[in-house]
Amino acid sequence: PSATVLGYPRIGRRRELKKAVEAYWSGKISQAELQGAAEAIQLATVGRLAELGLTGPSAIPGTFSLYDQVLDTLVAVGAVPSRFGTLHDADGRLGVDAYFTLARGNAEQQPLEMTKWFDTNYHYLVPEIGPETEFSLSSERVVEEFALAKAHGTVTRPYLVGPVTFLALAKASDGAPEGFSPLSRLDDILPVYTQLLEKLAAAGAEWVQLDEPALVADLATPASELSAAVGRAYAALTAGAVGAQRPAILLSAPYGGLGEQTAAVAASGVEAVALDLFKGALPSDAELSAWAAQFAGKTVVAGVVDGHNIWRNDLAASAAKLDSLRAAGERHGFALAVSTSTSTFHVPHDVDEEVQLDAELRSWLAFADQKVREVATLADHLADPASAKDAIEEATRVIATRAQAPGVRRPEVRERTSALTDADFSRSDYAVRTQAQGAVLDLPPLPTTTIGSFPQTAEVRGARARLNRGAIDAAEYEQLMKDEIKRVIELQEELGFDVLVHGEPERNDMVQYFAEHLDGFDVTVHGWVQSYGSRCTRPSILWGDVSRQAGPSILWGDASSCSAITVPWAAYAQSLTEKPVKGMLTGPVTILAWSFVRDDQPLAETANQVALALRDEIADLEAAGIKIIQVDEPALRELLPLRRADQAAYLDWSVKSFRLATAGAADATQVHTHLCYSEFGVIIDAIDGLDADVTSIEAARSRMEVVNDLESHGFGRGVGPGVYDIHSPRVPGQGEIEELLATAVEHVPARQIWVNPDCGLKTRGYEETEASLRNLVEATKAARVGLTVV
Ligand code: THG
Ligand code: ZN
Repeated sequence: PSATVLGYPRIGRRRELKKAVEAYWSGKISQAELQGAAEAIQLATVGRLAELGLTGPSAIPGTFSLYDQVLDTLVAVGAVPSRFGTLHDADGRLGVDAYFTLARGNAEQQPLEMTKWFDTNYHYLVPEIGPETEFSLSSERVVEEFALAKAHGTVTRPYLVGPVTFLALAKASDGAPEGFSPLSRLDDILPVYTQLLEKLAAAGAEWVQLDEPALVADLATPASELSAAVGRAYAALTAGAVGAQRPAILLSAPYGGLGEQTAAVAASGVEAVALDLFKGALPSDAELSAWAAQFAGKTVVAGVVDGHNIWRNDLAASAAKLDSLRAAGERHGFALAVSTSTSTFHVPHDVDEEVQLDAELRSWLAFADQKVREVATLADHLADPASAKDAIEEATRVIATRAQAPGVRRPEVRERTSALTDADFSRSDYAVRTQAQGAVLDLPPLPTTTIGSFPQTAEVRGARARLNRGAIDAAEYEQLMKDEIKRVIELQEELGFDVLVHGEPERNDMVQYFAEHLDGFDVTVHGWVQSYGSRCTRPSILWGDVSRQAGPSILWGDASSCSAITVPWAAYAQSLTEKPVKGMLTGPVTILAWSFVRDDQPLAETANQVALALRDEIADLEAAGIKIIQVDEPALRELLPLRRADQAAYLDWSVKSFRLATAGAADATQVHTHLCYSEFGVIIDAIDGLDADVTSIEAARSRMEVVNDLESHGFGRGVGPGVYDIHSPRVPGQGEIEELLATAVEHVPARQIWVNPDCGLKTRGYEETEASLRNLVEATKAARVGLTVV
């Protein structure tokens, strides 16, 4: 392949896949109709990619998936965890329903766990592998998808997660002995891959893409073990003759540099290697020769166009990288092809859909379709520099105008960040703060609260849709939201909560809401990207210097004279009750993590700008009488770099940006934060470093494991481990919550414990929410009896 991409969005330009899959789950369409919708998306993708310039042999990747690429590979090799019993049919096949059972669980079994795919916002399903796992070829979907495109005239390049990455990302099954490593099953899984490669070759596949991103990350598996696994795996997979027994193999290594795995990959017998030359640096001229010699005889697929962010590529810089690679290739005997650095499924389909965006901003952007064209242009450059000259110069010109455009660099924002001193990042000692807060708040032991959102009813969503359509005006919308806030406050009063929330009915998404109220951001209409399964988000675009919008708030018309984002809602809620209402903000790191962030300055600088805007908001919340302010950082763990060597620098700036946002709060203002997703052990120092007065943490799914981490690390401030799992409609019993609280107070002093559910009430209905919260409050009352709080 001379021009290719490592993958393409599969959700569909109008989220056709999401709609079809969800319709199938709810029984509205048949399996045949689902299959028809899936085939239509696949064929549309093939047609589109060819139209955009991927016309070479096997240039189009077969990266469609009904739900998740790791799950696709799992069913292909038949690795169903034994806890699911028999999901195979009589012919030894795993069909569509078995596939969705693994993804979504059933009455007896939890679904496979979901976790983040490298440093992206995509979540994959985690295989569970033990000594008992049986591997057998159980789904030929990848062959069928190939055959479909071929029948329509295109030889695509089928995709599988490679065996090393598949096992390296797996967790040990429940029944596995202590210390068991899934990678120890490598030799057992390889024959199934070999069999599948044979089937693909027989169907006419010339190339297959085996994705091995595990090689760019520092995972639990030691680097030397990974290298050895690469050697063993690819010796086995390349043993057969190309054409007769297998397709040629493209090993892809997206999301970073191969680092010390370079030698193992280069020594493997694969025909082509796709390198991320956007994140992973191209070796210096001095090192290039030695590096290039390793790839002699292969094709190097140079990932010079970022697949993961949305900025127009600096084609001149990419062309220069390609020129030096080509020269090295000619000296050392490797061929060169051009690609994106990663799959483009991390970005939306097409910038041209966003007609509402300012034309100049649009010219700075490249979504998946634009990236395909960039790759094609760069391949043209390699073939004949004159043919690509105009396009390359155009990119250079646009990037230069972006640097100069109004709003990209605003002196008043930059003066504030450059004037920061250490004092701006610190509050008084915690002892001083607790005393001041105690005097104001007067909370009982084991105070109860919720994380922030309450169920978003059809009425609330409908009101927002009507506002956007112009069917109701801002005043009417505001009244509907106030009605909802009043209901939520009254419910919490009735249930007996100590610290109330307003319920966030006005927020579509906890990041997009802020993006819509800050300068420096824009939002998209069709820019959906898959988060997991059928679920998508629409990341905002952070393109300029960030501050709160100047002038009166667009909220609540003239009633407010400041540029507040959240103050009117919080103040209204507080006016309805004597109990403290928490002000609710999303923290700087999470705002960055869940947006597409400018690439023209360090993330730390951008994070500080966002932090200062939040700091201003906190000051206004305090002025409006809000005594507790929660700044959520659920994504703190998410941006952690893949290489250990880079992690300390990240944790330093990310923690600082949170502190900058919150350190302006008065001693008497209680600052809370909330963090999601497990593996707190890794970042517990950072959590401590946030210096929040109270930290609530997702914990119910791990049965409070986090309290062990807190105990062994030592944690002196308030902490609220989630006592029930929001992700399921099940109502937890009072006794169950009492047990969890008992566990918590065994490990952490009772005076530090807060009682709250996990996050995400927004996605639940009122019926189960009310029942669950009632049990939470009753369990807390029971737990307080006889409790000595010192
Ligand atoms: N907001 C944003 N990014 C996120 C999350 C978020 N990334 C990580 C995490 N949360 C991902 N989790 C989810 C959970 C639910 C949904 C998406 C991501 C979801 N999406 C709706 C859907 O696809 O139907 C669409 C939501 C909408 O209409 O806005 O349910 O919370 N930015
Ligand atoms: Zn959470």
